Amino acid sequence: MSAFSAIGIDREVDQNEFTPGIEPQATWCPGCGDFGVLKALKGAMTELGKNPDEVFLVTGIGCSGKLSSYFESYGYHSIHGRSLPISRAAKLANPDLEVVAAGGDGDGYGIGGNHFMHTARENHDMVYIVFNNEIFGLTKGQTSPTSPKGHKSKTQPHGSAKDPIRPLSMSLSAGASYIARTAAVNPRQAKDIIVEAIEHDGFAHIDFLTQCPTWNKDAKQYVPYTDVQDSDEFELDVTDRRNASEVMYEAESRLAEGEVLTGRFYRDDRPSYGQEKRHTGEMPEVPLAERYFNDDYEWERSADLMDRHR
Ligand SMILES: Cc1ncc(C[n+]2csc(CCOP(=O)(O)OP(=O)(O)O)c2C)c(N)n1
Ligand code: SF4
Ligand SMILES: [Mg+2]
Repeated sequence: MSAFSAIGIDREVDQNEFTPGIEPQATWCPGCGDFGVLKALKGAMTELGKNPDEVFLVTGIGCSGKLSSYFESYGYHSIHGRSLPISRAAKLANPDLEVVAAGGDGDGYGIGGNHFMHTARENHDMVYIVFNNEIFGLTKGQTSPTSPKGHKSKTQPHGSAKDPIRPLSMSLSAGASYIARTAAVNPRQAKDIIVEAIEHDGFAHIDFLTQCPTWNKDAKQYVPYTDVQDSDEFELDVTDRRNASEVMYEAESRLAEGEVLTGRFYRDDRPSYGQEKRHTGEMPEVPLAERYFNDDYEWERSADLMDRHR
């Protein structure tokens, strides 16, 4: 339990606790895959027995960025492509916080690509969920870094001439220590993968396929999917980098052809950035956040907030 806990005692956590007390009406379109991420995230936090006040959810800009408005926890709806540096700072200031960063494919693989690469390389202990709908959703369907070659949109009316990036391979070569792909159409697997990612000590990247029925009507709906762990075709040892790289490449190539492969692709247990810093004695004994933490004030504020939400 973190120093910031408003509750102060261990207890069963109910999934509804991750729904804001004054529940905003979600403005996602009917059938949007983003609902699947929200559901899976709530399920994962409940399964792990986390209190909402132990979690810090940082989002980027896009339809995906609205996640922090519909999920009850500490939250920060940041700017386009910048969820990761904010998450890193928060984790270093308060290592007890469960930090989850989330945003779109344009946000994370485009404008925020540089932060993605270095946060993976440095192995910061957090979960990064990328809502991959293969377009810019919020700004009305422009081509994104994951749009397939030939994809037609308002910005590429004759079809994109560019090859899409390979998010899993990129993540592996950058240095992420947990890499998985799941899909909104597969909520059980999605929840299990988020649980594993949270439990993992290091940078856990989830490429989360989210259908956009409004602006990406041509896209496959990510069904049927094959879980690489269940498939007889792949004998994947997720700790074997070369093996993982081959299966990732296959999954990325097949997605472009309309076949969806999901599951866990890679895991290594090297120390996270925070662990390395503790080892070299560079992390303060009292975390920065706690040095300026006024217990009495926080209790009063939390009680007040809970009253207002009741
Ligand atoms: C610096 C900056 N550039 C551009 C924009 C405009 N903008 C807002 S959302 C967005 C793209 C969102 O696409 P994605 O990250 O894939 O999220 P989605 O809406 O698909 O979930 C863009 C280009 C912005 N808000 N800030
Ligand atoms: S525009 Fe697409 S991504 Fe955005 S809320 Fe609607 S369906 Fe979802
Ligand atoms: Mg997108």
